[in-house]
Amino acid sequence: MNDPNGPMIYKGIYHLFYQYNPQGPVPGHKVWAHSTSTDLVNWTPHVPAIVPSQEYDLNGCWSGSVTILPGYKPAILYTGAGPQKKQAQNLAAPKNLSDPYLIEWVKSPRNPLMASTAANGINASSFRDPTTAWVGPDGRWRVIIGSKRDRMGMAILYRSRDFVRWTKARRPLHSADDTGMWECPDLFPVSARFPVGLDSSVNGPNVKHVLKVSLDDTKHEYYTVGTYDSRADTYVPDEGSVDSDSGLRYDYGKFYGSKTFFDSENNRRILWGWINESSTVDDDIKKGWSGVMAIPRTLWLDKSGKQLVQWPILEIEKLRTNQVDLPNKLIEAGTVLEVPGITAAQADVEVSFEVKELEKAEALEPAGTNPQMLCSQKGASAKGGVGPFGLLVMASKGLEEYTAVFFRIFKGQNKYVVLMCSDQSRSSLKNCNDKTTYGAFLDVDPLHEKLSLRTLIDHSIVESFGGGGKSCITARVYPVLAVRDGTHLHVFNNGAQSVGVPKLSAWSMKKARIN
Ligand code: DQQ
Repeated sequence: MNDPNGPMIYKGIYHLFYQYNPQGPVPGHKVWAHSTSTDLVNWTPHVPAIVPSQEYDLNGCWSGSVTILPGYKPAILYTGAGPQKKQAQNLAAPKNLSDPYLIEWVKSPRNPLMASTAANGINASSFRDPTTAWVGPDGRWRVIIGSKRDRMGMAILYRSRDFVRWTKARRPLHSADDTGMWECPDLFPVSARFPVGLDSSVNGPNVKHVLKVSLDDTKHEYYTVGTYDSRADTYVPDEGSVDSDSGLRYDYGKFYGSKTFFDSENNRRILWGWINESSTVDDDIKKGWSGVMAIPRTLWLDKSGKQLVQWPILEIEKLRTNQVDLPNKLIEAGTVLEVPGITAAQADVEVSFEVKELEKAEALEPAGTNPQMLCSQKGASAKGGVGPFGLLVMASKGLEEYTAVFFRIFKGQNKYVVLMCSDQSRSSLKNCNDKTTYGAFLDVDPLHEKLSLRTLIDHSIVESFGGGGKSCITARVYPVLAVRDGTHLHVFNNGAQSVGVPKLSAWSMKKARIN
């Protein structure tokens, strides 16, 4: 599987469609696979909702989104890959609205609805992934589609009165130089006052917008927080909120092709993202699958208004069992402490660290502005001043294998800088996997706030949330010793300064029902 497609809640049932190759765990012709759930945790698979059948989608039914139209009618807009991978946007609607699972979908006889022509100048091989549509003040629908012109990435805007006849706007909604193809764009409103979700067409005072793009060149996603003027149809990122490289990411590890939807029954916006493998194709074929969805996350605008906060959906907590609490502890420099009594290969861990003394913090070199590079240079085994401290997850008994998720505090120009890392370099005795280390800065003041970390561990998947979800890092690991009951969990401190652990709770996680 790859990208999540068309997530929605409809009559109390969550739907997730996703890019899927029925022929095997390798890239290939894509269909829209379909699953439903009532709790976002346990899933029931259905037959694929859309499969290639027409000339315009013969080479694959690629990514897209659902919009709920007036009359409570869901509609899919998706990209069809036609001859020579020529891309165009198509509509599909449920055959039978009284079927609660919406199993059958019918393609519109008017397809394709948005296509490249000699007149509109659209690059036919770079025109894909329509968003959920929204309504502007003039009552017309709007949708954006990822594209590029030379190296300029862009979100092409279309408008429609009836959802069938679409007219391309003269200007893209947004574009940025030298970013390459924008895949899977997503534009949505966020409340500047409350940590709740908003329906896609909401705008006005105290509403900001987020534009996210998935960059094909780097396979990283970036988002900006900004203002969407629905009369002029312009999106302007806030000052300091930048497209591309030094910008903000939902996740600083593996996370791509993501998409949000508004959960109208619970007033929250939920983010779905795809985590691909870090293993060889041979290993994927051996195990018979590749690619997973990350645990869905609720997301909202941080109090600062400058970034998003993400947190695993609350429902995931119903898988928790056998809670283990570590009593308030001081972890001396150089300590590794096991957290006993949980199934460490499938666990949920919440821990907070308290640093009273920052004297020993290492100085941050002016060149040290790339967090991933800093984390790679100073992995968990590199002794530091304040930190590295954090968790060793998916660890083997003798620590021959472990994945380290940790913090390190630096003295910056005029403030302390917190670095969050996920270090996979020792994750497996096997050498053929991608063990890249990931890193992010965390916007927390370590002088006045505790540093919290939550990590969800599921065999090969490690999803970490720092500072209550201000920075997130997802990693894939393939240990050979630290498997099932041979897996352990530790807290560690490899700095020169002791750190307090006022709270650590860990849970074994029950199995969910998945496809
Ligand atoms: N994957 C889809 C495309 C999209 C890309 C095809 C992103 O529609 O641009 O499976 O992962």
